[in-house]
Amino acid sequence: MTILRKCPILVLAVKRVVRPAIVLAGFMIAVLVLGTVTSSAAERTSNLWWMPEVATKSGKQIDQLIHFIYYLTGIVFVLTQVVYVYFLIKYRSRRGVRATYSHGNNRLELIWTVIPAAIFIGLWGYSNHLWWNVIHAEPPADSLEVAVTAYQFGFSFQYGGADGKLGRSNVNLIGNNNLFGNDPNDPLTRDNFQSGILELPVDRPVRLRLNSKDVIHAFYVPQFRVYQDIIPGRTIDWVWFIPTQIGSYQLACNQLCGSGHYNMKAQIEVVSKQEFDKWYKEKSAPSNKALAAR
Ligand SMILES: [Cu+2]
Repeated sequence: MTILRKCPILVLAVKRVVRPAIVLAGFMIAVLVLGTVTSSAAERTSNLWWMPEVATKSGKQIDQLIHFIYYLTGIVFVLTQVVYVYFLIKYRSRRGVRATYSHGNNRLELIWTVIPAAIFIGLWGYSNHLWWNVIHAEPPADSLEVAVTAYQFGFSFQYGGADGKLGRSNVNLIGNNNLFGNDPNDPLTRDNFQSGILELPVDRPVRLRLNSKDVIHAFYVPQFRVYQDIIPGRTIDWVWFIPTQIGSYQLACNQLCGSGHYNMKAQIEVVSKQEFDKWYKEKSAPSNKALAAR
């Protein structure tokens, strides 16, 4: 310490650079901590080192592909690093040993080019199959239709009522008194009911009709492996999935959509068929519809 005190440049550096840097870092950490504690999201309590548990049928297939790529690249990474370190040691600089120049080996180069290329083409083919034939396949005819409208800062859901059909909608009709843009001339829209939570039956396909009232939002459920941006002025009706696990999930907006974005979320309840039918019947009752319409 005495040496430090005797050196004027060091003393100056501590005063002018180190101390202000520590104060600034402390201030930034305080802002970060305050910012974090004011926001709230579903807390992860299990499976912390891996993806959240998968809860849809298509999600399982997506996970298979992720696992395959993850383990394949992991194995290749370890193998190449082992070879790299082995060569580093084997061909290290030693006294009396002259370095030799190699022109390479065409056969070896061909092998290590063709094998990764074949793997990449295979992955491309399988990913395309998943994307078009699983995620973007035509939803089954018995799918439950749910309209989802995202707004600053929340989500609202609408179900087809007693007939199970949402009816026609038009993005130009979306507004404060018609959150889902329902076409008033279509009788199918009249018995629709609204819900603050997304209630879903297990093992039945669900087809979403996504709309935004204002800016770009997103429909993101990590456990479902479903992510879709919701764009104002455009109805997105191709998102569908089959929930396979009864439980509570959180729908989170995943597009920075304004000052309240951090808190833009909704509850999802995946329940048994019986429980869902009971809930649906209660919500379809005329007294509840009058309440929902307010
Ligand atoms: Cu949002």
